[in-house]
Amino acid sequence: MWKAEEIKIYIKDLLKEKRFNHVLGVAEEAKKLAYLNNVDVSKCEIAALCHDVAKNMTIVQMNEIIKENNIQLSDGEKGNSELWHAIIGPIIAKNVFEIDDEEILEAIRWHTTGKENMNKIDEIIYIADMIEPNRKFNGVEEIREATYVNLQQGVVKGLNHTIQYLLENGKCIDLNTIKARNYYISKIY
Ligand code: DGI
Ligand code: FE
Ligand code: FE
Repeated sequence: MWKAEEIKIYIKDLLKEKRFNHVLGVAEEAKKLAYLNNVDVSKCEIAALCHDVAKNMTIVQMNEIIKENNIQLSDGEKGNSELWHAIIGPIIAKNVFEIDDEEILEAIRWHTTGKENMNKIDEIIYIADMIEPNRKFNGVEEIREATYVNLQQGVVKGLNHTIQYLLENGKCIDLNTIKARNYYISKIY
C-alpha cells in the first residue's frame, strides 16, 4: 500500500489545483475527526486522500472501467454520472495505490451518497468531504458544528443538506442517500 505522501504526489499531478486542495482539506478534516472519535487516523487519512481519485475522468473513461470490471449499475446510478467517481474510486485505489484494506475501499465507495449503517470510517469520510475548510456553501457551519458535537448528527445534517439541494435542483435522489437518511434519523432522534 502506498504511503500518504506518495498518494499526495500522485494526485497533485492527476487533479486540478482546486480539487487537489479539496482532497488535502478532506484529509486534514478526516484526521481530526478520527482522533476525536477514536478511529484509526491513518486509515482515514488514506481514504480521504483517495476519495476523489476518479473525479477527473470523463464519462467515456468511467464507462470503460465500469464495463471492464463488470460493475452492475442500478437504474438510478446509470442516469447519474456524478455518482460514478465513487464507484470507480475503490478500483483505482486498489490497482494504483495497492490498497487492499476493505474498510478504506468501502469508505471511498460510499463517500458521495452514504448508505445505511456506515462504520465510523465511512461516516468520517462522508462528512469530512462535506465540511472540509474549503467548503463554503450556505449552511456548512451548522453541519460542521453538529459534526463536532456528534459524528452521526453531522451525517444526518449532511444528508439533509444534500437531499434538499437535489430536490431544489430537480435532480434524482439515489436510493442509498434516502436509505442513509432514514437510517440515521431513526438512530439520532
Ligand atoms: O466529489 P465531491 O464534489 O467532492 O463531492 P461528492 O462526492 O459528494 O459529489 C457531490 C455531487 O454528487 C453533488 O453534485 C451532488 C451529487 N450527489 C450526491 N448524492 C446524490 C448526488 N446526486 C444525485 N443525483 N443523487 C444523490 O443521491
Ligand atoms: Fe466525491
Ligand atoms: Fe470530495
